[in-house]
Amino acid sequence: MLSETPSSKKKVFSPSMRWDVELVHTCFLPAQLPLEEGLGEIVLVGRSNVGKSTLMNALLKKKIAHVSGTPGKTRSINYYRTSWGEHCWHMVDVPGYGYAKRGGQEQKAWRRLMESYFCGSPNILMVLHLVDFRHGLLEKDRELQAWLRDVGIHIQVVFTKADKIARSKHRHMVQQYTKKGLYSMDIPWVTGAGKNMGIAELQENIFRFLFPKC
Ligand SMILES: Nc1nc2c(ncn2[C@@H]2O[C@H](COP(=O)(O)OP(=O)(O)OP(=O)(O)O)[C@@H](O)[C@H]2O)c(=O)[nH]1
Ligand SMILES: [Mg+2]
Repeated sequence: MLSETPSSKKKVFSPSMRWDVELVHTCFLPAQLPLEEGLGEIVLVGRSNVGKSTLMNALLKKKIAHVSGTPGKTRSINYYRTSWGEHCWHMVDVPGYGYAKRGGQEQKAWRRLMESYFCGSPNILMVLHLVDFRHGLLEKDRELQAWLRDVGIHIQVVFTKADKIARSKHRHMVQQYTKKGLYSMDIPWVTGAGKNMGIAELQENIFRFLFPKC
């Protein structure tokens, strides 16, 4: 699933690592999904406007995903082929949910695309479930978590927009949200892409998850 080609000069993890990245697939329809490709996938999901594309850009250190203040910006599943030295994987950005202005037909098309992807891809290694730190998990987030668990996918909660909240409150808020119940492999990770908060840690966590022996 993950590609590791032998190399005499092995790179060693560094917190300031810059990953090489290229957009390789943009899928609007289930038939366009490259389900047979073998690279492992880290997927960013969450409500519209929660900051998926922003976090993707922060992680990849490149303005490659389109960001907008208007919800519903990302309408396709976008695969970014990401590599660092001999290590290679896909980062995947998907359209958000909970955007009320989407029409009935569009909602149906969105659901079909997401179900085809999450039920059909054998390469998903971890879903980063992005949740706005100011609001915590809302009903649609809980529905998504229950559904992903049924499908049998690893979930890690990542809070976004934490730069909008005083740092002194973060710990207590994470505890409160956790007490209310959430599914996450590890304690939730806190980020604020606006101020590059928690990005290096998130990058390291992803890398260590993918390549524990590095
Ligand atoms: N301050 C701050 N603003 C953020 C952060 N993340 C996203 N934003 C802002 O939130 C808005 C939405 O960001 P996007 O990254 O486009 O959100 P998205 O989840 O990809 O949205 P869709 O593609 O519509 O599903 C933009 O105006 C971003 O600048 C963050 O961590 N901190
Ligand atoms: Mg987006």
